[in-house]
Amino acid sequence: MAANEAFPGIGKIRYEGPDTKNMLAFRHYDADAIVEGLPMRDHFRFAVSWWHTFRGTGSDPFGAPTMIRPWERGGDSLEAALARVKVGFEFMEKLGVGFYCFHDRDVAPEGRDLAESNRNLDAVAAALRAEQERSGIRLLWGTANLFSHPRYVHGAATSCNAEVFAFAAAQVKKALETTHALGGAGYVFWGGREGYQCLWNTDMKREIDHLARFMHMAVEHAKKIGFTGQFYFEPKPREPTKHQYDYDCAACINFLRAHGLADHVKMNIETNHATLAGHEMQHELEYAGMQGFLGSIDANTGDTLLGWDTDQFPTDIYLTTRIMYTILKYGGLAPGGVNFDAKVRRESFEPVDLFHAHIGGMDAFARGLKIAAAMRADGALQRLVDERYASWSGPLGRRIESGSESMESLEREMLAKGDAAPCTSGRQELFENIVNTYL
Ligand code: XUL
Ligand code: CO
Repeated sequence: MAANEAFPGIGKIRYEGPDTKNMLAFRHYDADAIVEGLPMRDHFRFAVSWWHTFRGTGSDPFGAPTMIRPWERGGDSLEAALARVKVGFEFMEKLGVGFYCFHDRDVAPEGRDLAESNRNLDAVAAALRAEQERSGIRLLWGTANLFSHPRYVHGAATSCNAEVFAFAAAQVKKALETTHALGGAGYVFWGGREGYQCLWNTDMKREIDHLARFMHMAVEHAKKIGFTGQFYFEPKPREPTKHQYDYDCAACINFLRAHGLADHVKMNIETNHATLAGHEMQHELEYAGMQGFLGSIDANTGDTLLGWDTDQFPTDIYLTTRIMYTILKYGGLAPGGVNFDAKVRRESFEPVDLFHAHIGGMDAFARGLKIAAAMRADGALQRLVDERYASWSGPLGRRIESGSESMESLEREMLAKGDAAPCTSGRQELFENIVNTYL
């Protein structure tokens, strides 16, 4: 054990199978195991989020930081940021994840002005690049924090202040260039404060048009610098603003189509955000997947008894089964992946808790994958769905779907028949029982 380790006493986390008693081991996540022709590692492309895992302090609106992080020397200095890079890569190597994600301001401190902020980011990016090359760990996506600094009080791309838009554009330009220099596979836009608190003081049309102009500028700049990674838009209905313009997949996809961005941007879908929008995660995945917008996921969960974005680690096998069933259905995530946009609880303040949290999340996803693949291989569920829609595979259904029928021709057919054939049972409980047979 090296004397300068951040996580002394914790070695490489290994797959030991379901019967192991070792809680610092995987029971189900076996990176090399093949499922539907692909190793588990490539199904998931698991990523650690820099902001929660290495910058989370445990503070909440009612209380001070709680996290014990012996390597932190306090403050947001460049030295601290560089030291954290070593810690981050030690953690990710021991955990065995292949990717990480960051906001510019998580990895490097904001300077006194834009030029100093950019120099800070360059210095940390050089250290990140060195650690990437040494370890083989890669950047799944980068993004810019356009919400923490007071200048973004009214939003960034949707600010009422044109200079704030300009500053945000400069910040994203730099974040994109940094993501590109680090070989990032993608770049995420999350609304931050792109929404409103009060409609009386808001010009909604102008703000949404500005958001579109902003994204077009990013797409144009990516082209200019040769960044071919995937852009993602991350839906979230509210928090911090009352209403965010990226409310859910339906709102985001409509926005992208209406503004000519549909060929450039896919969805980064987060479980707890789906919940806040009043949707199941599976709904959001299905809605995006059926239209070719499924990009990447931010894996976490909320708490049904708390109405905000608690960003908890996902441990519910039923949830991960539904997620993986839908992801397999739409052909997987790559070049996206499964980013744990999740934080240990404020009460789980020791460094080892970071391992328990990620191991649990990865194992929950591995089980979800195995169960979903078994359901698909068996096909019983799909056969029942096909049966339910069997009339659409019959002559009338095929004629309607192919566009060869009109209201007049259908009226003739129904006048002759008198009434539609009786419906069959939806058998919801049977469907749910069948799913449970695989768990
Ligand atoms: C906020 C959130 C962000 C995005 C990236 O709720 O999910 O961390 O994932 O900006
Ligand atoms: Co997120």
